[in-house]
Amino acid sequence: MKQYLKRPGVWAASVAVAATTALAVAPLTSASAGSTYKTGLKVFVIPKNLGNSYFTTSDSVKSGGALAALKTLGEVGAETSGTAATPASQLPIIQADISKGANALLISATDPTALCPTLKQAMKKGVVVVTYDSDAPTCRSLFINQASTEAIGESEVSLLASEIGDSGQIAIVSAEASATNQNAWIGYMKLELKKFPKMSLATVVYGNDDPTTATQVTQGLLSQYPNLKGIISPTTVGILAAAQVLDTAQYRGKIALTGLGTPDAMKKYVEDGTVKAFELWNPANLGYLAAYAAVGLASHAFTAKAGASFNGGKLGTFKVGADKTVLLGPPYVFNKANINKFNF
Ligand code: RAM
Repeated sequence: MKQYLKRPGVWAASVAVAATTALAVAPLTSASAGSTYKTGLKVFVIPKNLGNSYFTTSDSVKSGGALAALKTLGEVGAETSGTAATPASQLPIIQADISKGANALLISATDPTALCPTLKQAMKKGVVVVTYDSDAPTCRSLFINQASTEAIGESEVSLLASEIGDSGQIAIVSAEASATNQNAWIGYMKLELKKFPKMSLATVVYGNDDPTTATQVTQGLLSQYPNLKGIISPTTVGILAAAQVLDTAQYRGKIALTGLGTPDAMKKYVEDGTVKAFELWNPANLGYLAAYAAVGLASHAFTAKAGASFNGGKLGTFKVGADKTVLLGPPYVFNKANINKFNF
């Protein structure tokens, strides 16, 4: 396993900070870089969908996410989105936010291009568009990426491979077929799978980040592929639904499951042996950093070009990398030994 998966100490500390002290961050003084950030900006935080606990953590004041950062900076922040993780559901909300006089939009894109005509128009009027979690590369100023896309794809496959002895038929339970992040991770999973000639990818199914759909597509996999050895679900909604389906004497310990999940939701399944290990980053830190970046850009405190750096509040200073992307940090592996240390 690669080095980027082995940094529990550093990361555990940052999780604790995010969970407990985001609101206690001291007001920015004139000596801090944040003093160049304007106050009173209208910033809308637009997750893929509402009611998805991953985004509740990345966005809320309570968890120390995007809205907590906006509050600390003295902005007017609100979380808005549709109920389905689709462009059709997200678009009217984005349009409404623009009409309400948004200075900046923070968006997890449900599609790489479908939102672009609207976002490009807004950018022309001076609205700052920052994507976080899932990108729309041609119509934003900056993307805050949770972890290296390649690292996520590769590590998901190698985690599963180690659980099934590098051999057998596997499947992927993704979210929306249009989601930029899901497709990018799956692309790297397919590349990594080439290193495991005895493993084969039977199919990719889509649960749309909807618990009912994710449950149904997982059940469908089990009946359609009786020899299935493992499932990767790189979505917090999908992996939870899949764990619930596999948590029976018939499947527990027989079909391996890994993916991207939240520790709170997955604890039960790790403890009862349905899931051995899965990954994630700190969603609250992702939202927090994206909010700082959006406010920094809207304040003209930095420009979105490679090499530029900006103040990320309690997370420190961050540098803009290639493709106007900022990397939050490495993904983290949760298992029975560490899962109780986390509460999000
Ligand atoms: C779901 C969403 C989100 C993804 C996480 C891991 O909540 O699909 O975009 O980043 O899972």
